Amino acid sequence: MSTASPTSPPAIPPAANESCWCGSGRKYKRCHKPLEGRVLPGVVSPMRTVPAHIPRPPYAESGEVRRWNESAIKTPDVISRMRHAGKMAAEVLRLAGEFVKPGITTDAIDAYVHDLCIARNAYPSPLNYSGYPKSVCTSVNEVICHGIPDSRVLEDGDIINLDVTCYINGVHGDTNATFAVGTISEQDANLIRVTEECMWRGIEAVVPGRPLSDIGKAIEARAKQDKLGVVRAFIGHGIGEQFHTDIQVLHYYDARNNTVMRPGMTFTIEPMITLGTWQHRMWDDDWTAVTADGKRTAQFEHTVLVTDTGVEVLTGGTGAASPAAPWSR
Ligand code: EYF
Ligand code: CO
Ligand code: CO
Repeated sequence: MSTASPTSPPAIPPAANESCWCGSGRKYKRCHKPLEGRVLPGVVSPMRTVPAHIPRPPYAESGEVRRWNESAIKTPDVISRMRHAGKMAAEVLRLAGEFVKPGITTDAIDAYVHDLCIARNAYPSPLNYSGYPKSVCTSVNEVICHGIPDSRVLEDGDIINLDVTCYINGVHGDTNATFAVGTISEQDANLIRVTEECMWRGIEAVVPGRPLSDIGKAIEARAKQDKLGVVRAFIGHGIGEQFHTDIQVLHYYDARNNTVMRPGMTFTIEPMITLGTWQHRMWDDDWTAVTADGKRTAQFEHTVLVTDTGVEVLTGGTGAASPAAPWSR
């Protein structure tokens, strides 16, 4: 007879006031019941390799990210290369989204994205960025961002955000979208719809001469209409020859986010919207951010260029998971 405590829940859980199945001696309602339905970490497979002929960013070998001073205003040559990287990231994201279905693991999505990048002669930017172990972020249900692909199997009714960044010709293109796994609830479908709309409201607020805070103001106002939360801890960022540069794009209103948008600037807009609180917690892996209340969250992201008259979406257009604002399609 084994005396070890069980590590996984029984098929029929205890009543709320009964002792927890785990052997802690606490009531079930005060122990594992609050974790029911939550995403659990799975097994992470070994880091994938990138063939030697693929040009790689400076952090690829060591995992160490060393920032250098990169101009916020890009040259026509950098912009042209970023258009190419953005288009590629958009295509990889759309294909990865089409691959999503119940029964596959997030690790299988990682292998798929990794191979799609390599087939295009691109390096998957997340791989070994600050030591991140995978080629794509897969954030399921209450996971806000930076979910690490692992052995967890996607279930019918899950929602999943895929965050794809491609490094090609010396520049990065960064985009993400949230996808339904099989049939999802009307509440989750609305969360995904409104989050995509929040991103586009933010993109429409990109106007040369205006402060970056206009973007967060527009996003927050749209989220508020549906009483949804706006995550504050993770923000949009400048991008170019480096994955992340100094520009910070808040997704909520803060008058201090007062850098003026200038033609030639490139940055991401990537709001994370929740069904409940905006506050987050970190898993013990120190990568995975989840909502503090366990409620679901969605995210969309585009890389944008400030133009003389407005904005160009470098990861948008035909072939993108979110090709244009829903109201202009
Ligand atoms: C050191 C990482 C580092 N960080 C940002 C590294 O901008 C992004 N998505 O839109 C983005 C994507 C990735 C990323 C993938 C890996 N990292 C993650 C979490 C914590 C951290 O701290
Ligand atoms: Co991203
Ligand atoms: Co980003």
